[in-house]
Amino acid sequence: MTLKPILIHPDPRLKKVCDPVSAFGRDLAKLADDMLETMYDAPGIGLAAPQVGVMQRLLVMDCVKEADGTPAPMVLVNPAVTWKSEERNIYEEGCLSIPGQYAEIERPKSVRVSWQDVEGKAHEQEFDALWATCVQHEIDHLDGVLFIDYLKPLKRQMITRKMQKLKREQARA
Ligand code: K1U
Ligand code: ZN
Repeated sequence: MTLKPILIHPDPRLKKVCDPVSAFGRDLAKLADDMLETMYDAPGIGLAAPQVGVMQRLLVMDCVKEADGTPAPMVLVNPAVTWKSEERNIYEEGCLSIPGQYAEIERPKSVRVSWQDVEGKAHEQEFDALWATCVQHEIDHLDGVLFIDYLKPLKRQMITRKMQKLKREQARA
């Protein structure tokens, strides 16, 4: 397996709508494995393909946060929200593409999502609480939306400036 570099905001690839996956098979399975390894290494609870520069509708997640918990890796290809709860939930979100920045974001508390696995088989399941927040955050990535897009313009601008500074420092190092 291979660790993939994670793109840091601002990057034009993080603002694009990704293409549906049409080729299933070994290459897709390898990409999913690499993304899971990259997510666990970061560490994070989710990762979407555009964050590693792949402009396809694929995400991975594992919201088991306890160090001694049983891992529950999930790979969702071509995910789509088919139902959202009226009830909403506020969670302090982070993003591996916006390191060190967190903000409270309100989203539906539960969602039903359909997707395909790496072999193309169809699935549908309801997600709740942190899993629901995470799957919505990751699907947003596939549509070029970042959690900071839900913030007031001034706050978003402040975070973007911090990330530009971080990228300049990283480039110099
Ligand atoms: O998509 C990403 O950038 C990953 C992101 C997912 C996410 C976090 C919080 C709410 C919604 C979606 C992260 O994983 S940020 C890191 C993080 O949350 C975490 C890291 C280590 C342990 C526990 C959580
Ligand atoms: Zn993110």
